[in-house]
Amino acid sequence: MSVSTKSEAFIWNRQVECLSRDEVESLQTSALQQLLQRVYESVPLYKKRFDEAGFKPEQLRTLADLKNVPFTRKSDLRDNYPFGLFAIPKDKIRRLHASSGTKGKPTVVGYSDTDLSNWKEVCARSLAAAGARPGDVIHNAYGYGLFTGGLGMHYGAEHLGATVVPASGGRTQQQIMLLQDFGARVLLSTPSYALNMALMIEEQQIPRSSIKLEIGIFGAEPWTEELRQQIEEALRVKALDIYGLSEVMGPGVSMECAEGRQGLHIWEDHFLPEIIDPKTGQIVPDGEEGELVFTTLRKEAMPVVRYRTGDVSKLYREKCTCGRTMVRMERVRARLDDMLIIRGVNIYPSEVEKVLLSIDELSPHYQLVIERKRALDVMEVQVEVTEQLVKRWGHFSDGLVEMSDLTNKIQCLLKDMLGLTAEVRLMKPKTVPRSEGKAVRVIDRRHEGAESEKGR
Ligand code: DLL
Repeated sequence: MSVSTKSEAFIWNRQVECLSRDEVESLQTSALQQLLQRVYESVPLYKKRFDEAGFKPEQLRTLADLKNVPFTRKSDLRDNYPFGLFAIPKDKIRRLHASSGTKGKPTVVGYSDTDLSNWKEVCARSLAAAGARPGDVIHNAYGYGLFTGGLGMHYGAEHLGATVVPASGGRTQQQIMLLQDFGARVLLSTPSYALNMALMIEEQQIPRSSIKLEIGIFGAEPWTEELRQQIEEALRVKALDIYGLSEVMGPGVSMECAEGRQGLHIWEDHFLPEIIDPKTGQIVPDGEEGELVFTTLRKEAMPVVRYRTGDVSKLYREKCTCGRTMVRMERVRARLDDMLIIRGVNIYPSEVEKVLLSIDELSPHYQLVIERKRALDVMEVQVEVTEQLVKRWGHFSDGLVEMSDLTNKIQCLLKDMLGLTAEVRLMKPKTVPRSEGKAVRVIDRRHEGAESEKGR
């Protein structure tokens, strides 16, 4: 950890986080050369792929040569379940995590001692970038268990020198009591769970002065700028975005800084990002949207090479006001595989969220239910109206006329903004299932029988 003077922002590892571009690239090049050699020798899948592509690790001279290296995909992890992509002997694996995914077997990831130590370092960096400080009480409501959110952030927070409350997900009532009694300054959770907590605080008329929260570090699922505003208002915290995925490490791959709040700094000494056109696989220039691809530069147990995340983002290299030089990625707009095609119209759930959150009478609780009716795909947007609206009506069923106007308004906005014709069902407050971790936004019944719920 570096000691910062009064005029400088608090930066956990200034030496690394503020390296010049040349320094970053030289460090990445040598790490990448070693990595490619290592995976070629220790993981049969990489040897096979590199040989098929006619690529030899020693051919990588500069970072630009990475474009000649084959991609890795989630299906490679599934096909080599559970340990086929591990690069070190099994007795050197200190921990396993897994993410359940939407189909079949989970994807399994492993960590060596060094990996765990690097992971807590990038999580501590991320917490510090959000404004957390040694000595803070940090309430960690990411799920503990196979999901990387809980334990990943837990060790990062301890490494920072904070006091961690390992609350995990669920038992919201008790969590609120703990927030009051332990005086946490920082909340870690998914944005949907933060909203769930905020609404319970409001409903139970708990005085906000009894809760000391100032910062919320939210991630693990896509969320919009509109949702950020709602959470900030409801919970009265500064809300910041944290990104990561288990295949690459877990939380702490990138983090929005409190000073800039424009894009998330990727910890480039560990994770080398690229943005590609998902159709052609070609690298797109900085500032253009595409699929995010990562190569882990220092992972020992399960390194990944050009791993296609399926997440849609962009990279910016402009200087950030916080002083960190590490490249920033735009908040993940969506996952490519979350894209819904409804009668030829391509839409992401986050685009529907933007429209719904622009309407005052609606609460941010919604689900999209898709069914096939007489060979046609139909999407029903189920969204709760606000408590205030129902109070004004007296009773939910007394709002019939207004409900019909409101339904029309939502339908028109969805049509105008997204070109989508959708059915809309207004729901009573508290009838859309609440999230305890990652929210389930889409219920796709078109292929009933197959696993169809998106969201993990
Ligand atoms: O969600 C790791 C994590 C935990 C990140 C806690 C942040 C906080 P997985 O379960 O493997 O890992 O899911 C990874 O979640 O590919 C994205 O699609 C999505 N995701 C993660 N963070 C964000 C975010 C964890 N900030 C998948 N914004 C990723 C949007 C996110 N999507």
